[in-house]
Amino acid sequence: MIAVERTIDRTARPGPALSGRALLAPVLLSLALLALALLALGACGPTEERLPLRAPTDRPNVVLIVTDDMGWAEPSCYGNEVYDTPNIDRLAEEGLSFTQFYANSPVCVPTRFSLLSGRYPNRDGIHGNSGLFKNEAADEAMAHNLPRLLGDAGYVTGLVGKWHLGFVRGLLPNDRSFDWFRGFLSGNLDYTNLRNWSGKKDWWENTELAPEDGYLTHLITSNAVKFVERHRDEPFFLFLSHAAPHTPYQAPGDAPVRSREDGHIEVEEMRKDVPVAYEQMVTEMDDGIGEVLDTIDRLGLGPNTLVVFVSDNGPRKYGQTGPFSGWKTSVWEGGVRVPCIVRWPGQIAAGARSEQVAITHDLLPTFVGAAGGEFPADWTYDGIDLMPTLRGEGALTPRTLHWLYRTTREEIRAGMRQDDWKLVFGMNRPLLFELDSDPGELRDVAAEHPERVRAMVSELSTWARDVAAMDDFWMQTQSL
Ligand SMILES: [Ca+2]
Repeated sequence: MIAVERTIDRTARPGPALSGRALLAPVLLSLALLALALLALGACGPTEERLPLRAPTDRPNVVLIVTDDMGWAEPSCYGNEVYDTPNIDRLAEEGLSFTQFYANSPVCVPTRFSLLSGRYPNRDGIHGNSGLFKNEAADEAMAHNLPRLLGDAGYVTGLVGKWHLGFVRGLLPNDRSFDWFRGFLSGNLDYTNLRNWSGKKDWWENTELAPEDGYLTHLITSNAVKFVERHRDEPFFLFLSHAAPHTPYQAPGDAPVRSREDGHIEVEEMRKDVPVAYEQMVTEMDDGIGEVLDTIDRLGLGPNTLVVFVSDNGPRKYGQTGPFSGWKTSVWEGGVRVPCIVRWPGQIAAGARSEQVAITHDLLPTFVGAAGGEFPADWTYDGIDLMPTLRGEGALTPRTLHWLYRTTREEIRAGMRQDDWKLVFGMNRPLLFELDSDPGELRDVAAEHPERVRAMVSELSTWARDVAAMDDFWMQTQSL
């Protein structure tokens, strides 16, 4: 069983769990709302400050902010001691921070697929950064995805920024139930001239190329702000999908690194001072998050808007992973444990923190539940509704989580978390770590717990065969 409210020392910065001051916040908020209501009755204030038309808990808007390759310890509220992220910190001060939130994969595509499908990516044949094309299982999963369920519940759905779940007709955001798309289809973009890795322009509105001038992060922010303003009077779901701090490392004003139209990259030079560029990129993104929060609050939408901040996987070497080992592409904690903060004033205590183990595919049932949406009866979702956790209700839910990542070289990187135990396949054998006392996965205790190792390997390999259809991994484990 997971220990209740167990803390890892180095995770202490997200703030106190449910402090007295935090518990007062809903009361203060209610008083503030009452005051606003009285003001509205007495005089016609500026239209920008009018009260929301809906009650705070009636189908909240959902703003899902996803960063690309941002490490667990990069927000300053999670321990970044190099630079500050005041707007992400503001979310933590006004909401709940998860200390044990995981990405479904150590790379982009599978995590983003799970985000929308609410399922393990392996269930639908997505084991790495490919596998979407001519994949009927994936098509079926996307027919039951998050924007579809929220759309059916009466939401207008928009994606601003990175897609990376298919480049051809049939796989585009509008084909996957988003009402509106303004962003790029590739895994990453030149921040200055909006060209993808092969040098092609990649900035769209729905299914048409739609050029815009500006620094990529700024464009993502401005289009997100416009979406919120445009849909202020109806329930909306905004997937705000940032490119930063993914490569190429470019800050505002930097020269383009990709410049030809004919499918080849002419110049691919990174800045020599990458740590400085990286900090600038995160700072620009943090500023943009602040602009979106300001817009939500300025329009009076705060009390009925669920805002979630999360990363899609761990960082490359310029990012920060705090106490954890490993980077992007590994199933060590540094590759899959990510920051996640949720704000919903009046519903979630300000400054709260949770040790609940959670994962990307939990967001679908959480959002659809909050929206009062309906789940198809004949379809499997893998996640749990996190709303009781967010409201500070009940004990922690024990979890078993699986990771199976197939690299481009067909190497399978496998991991499993069961309660506080973490199994990682490395050096051609399973390694076991006790995360409670060893979050850095530095001390392999497999030899001390052979029965536990056998049981976990058996469960993971059976899951690989029966759910993920990865018979090769199952075969590998039979000789252990
Ligand atoms: Ca990523």
